[in-house]
Amino acid sequence: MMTDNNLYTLFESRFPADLTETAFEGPEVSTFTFCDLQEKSAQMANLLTSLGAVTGDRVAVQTGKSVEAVILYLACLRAGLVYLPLNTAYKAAEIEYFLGDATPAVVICDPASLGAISAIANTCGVQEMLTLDENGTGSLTNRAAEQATKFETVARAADDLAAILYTSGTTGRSKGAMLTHDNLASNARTLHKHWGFTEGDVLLHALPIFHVHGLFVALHCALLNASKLIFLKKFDPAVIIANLPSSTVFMGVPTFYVRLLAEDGFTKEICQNMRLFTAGSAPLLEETFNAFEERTGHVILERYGMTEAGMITSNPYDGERKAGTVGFPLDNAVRIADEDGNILPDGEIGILEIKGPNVFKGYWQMPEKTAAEFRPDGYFITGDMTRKGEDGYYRIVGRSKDLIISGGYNVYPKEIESFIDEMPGVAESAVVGRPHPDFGEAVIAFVVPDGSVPGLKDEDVIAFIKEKLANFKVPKQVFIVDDLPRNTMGKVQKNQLRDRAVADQE
Ligand code: MCA
Ligand code: AMP
Repeated sequence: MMTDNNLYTLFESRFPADLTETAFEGPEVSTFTFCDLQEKSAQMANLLTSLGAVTGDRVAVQTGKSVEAVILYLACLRAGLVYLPLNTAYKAAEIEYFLGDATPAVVICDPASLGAISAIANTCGVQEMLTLDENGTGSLTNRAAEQATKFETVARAADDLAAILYTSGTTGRSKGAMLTHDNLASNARTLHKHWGFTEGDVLLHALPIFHVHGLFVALHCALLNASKLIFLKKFDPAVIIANLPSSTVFMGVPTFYVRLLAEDGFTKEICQNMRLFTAGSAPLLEETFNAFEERTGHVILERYGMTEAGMITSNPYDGERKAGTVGFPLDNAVRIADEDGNILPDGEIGILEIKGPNVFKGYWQMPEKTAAEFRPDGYFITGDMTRKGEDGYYRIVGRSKDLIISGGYNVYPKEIESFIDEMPGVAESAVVGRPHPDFGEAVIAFVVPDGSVPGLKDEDVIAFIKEKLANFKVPKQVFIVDDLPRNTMGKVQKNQLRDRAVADQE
């Protein structure tokens, strides 16, 4: 018989003996016990399979944050279905691409977007549509309530897919990163151990649950520890402050910490019960790291990861946590190489390459793109410019990929540029990142008109993008310019544009 590597089976094996213990609670959610997780995920798994979804089918989900959405994720694991979460900010054009590419059997969305998404789903061969709103109500939970509360979790091999998470690409088209049950389980075990999870831990959860950070890093640590989660709908500094005294662990993107520090009510006393604050998804500024320690006495543990591999390096739990570094490799091999794959000596800046059980299986239906991002010996090329210091700590010093990270969300300039270039009246465009006090980096666009639309203005470009793309991709500022600076090879000089955007701000 096949050993069962289903990630849900691992979680369940860690559930407390007393299943009536609280798993999820929060100011805006009902309380759920571990027994609820077990029974309600069984009901949803029964519903999905009764609708005809079979092992390996994708289930695409775009819904607000609720405990029911977490239970849906568990149900998909149990039924051997592949969970495909989508950022709630994505608009119709973006959803159309994901559904067309992943061809899910079932789509679950907010009732308010049912009309628009059904129209898309109909053209993508989707068999069933269900709804779930941010309060956890909708046809999914209504129909699941009629199902049996027992479900035999489907055995999975380590290499079977558990989830597909789309990550934008430098070519402008998103790629679906295929994550297996073992990718997720191995990383969860690593983090649980490395970050010293222990009995009595309570995790304060304020991250969105459609990306690796909130869905896997935070949830999995808590589930492996049978910890209670204080589950917040969104990040609101006042609500965080109110709940920190009854929590022990908090995970956030750097913007969370910048915003907390802006609150007078965020004090040492509020953080007294806390054991651990972690940061990642974007670089944490040294000034934020220092201000946080000064204010609270806690040293933020910065770690580094990516959708394709979960968490890759981490500052130590017990040793010194150093500002501006991402610590040491977790349970994966790492090396730093040049563009051609030649391994560089310690101290030199190169691209981080990684290999380990956490590294994904490849991009969904893109064998060539997958092959291009792996070395022949199996190392994955992260695209992050890295240096290993004499102290052994790793520092992410830049990116070889043209990528902007705004408030923890990745924005690929190419995608925005291609979109702006289609706008009537536009000849060409270039998108760059500019430092931003709240989001870390802000999206800035330079647009060259073609003269066919007289008087094209910055706000016209912003309105055009706002209508079709997720809000975090909308440029915070647009410059209308006569031309773009190019080098002798004809390549746009983005550094010059960045300098100009910064100078304008100053
Ligand atoms: C919201 N806005 C943004 C962003 N978020 N603009 C730029 N970047 C953003 N990230 C804009 C909206 O367009 C809107 O603009 C205005 O801010 C208010 O929107 P609202 O939704 O109310 O914003 P918010 O609730 O204040 O959201 C900010 C946030 C959120 C809480 C920082 O962006 C967030 O939760 N970020 C976390 C992302 C995350 O989880 N990343 C992990 C990826 P307007 O008013 O003009 O319409 S996983 C990962 O990266 C790897 C694996 C890793 O290492 O973890
Ligand atoms: P994504 O795969 O979309 O979640 O984004 C992953 C990318 O976020 C990585 O390739 C890095 O460029 C960046 N990233 C994540 N954590 C950190 C960190 N602590 N410091 C710097 N960059 C980070």
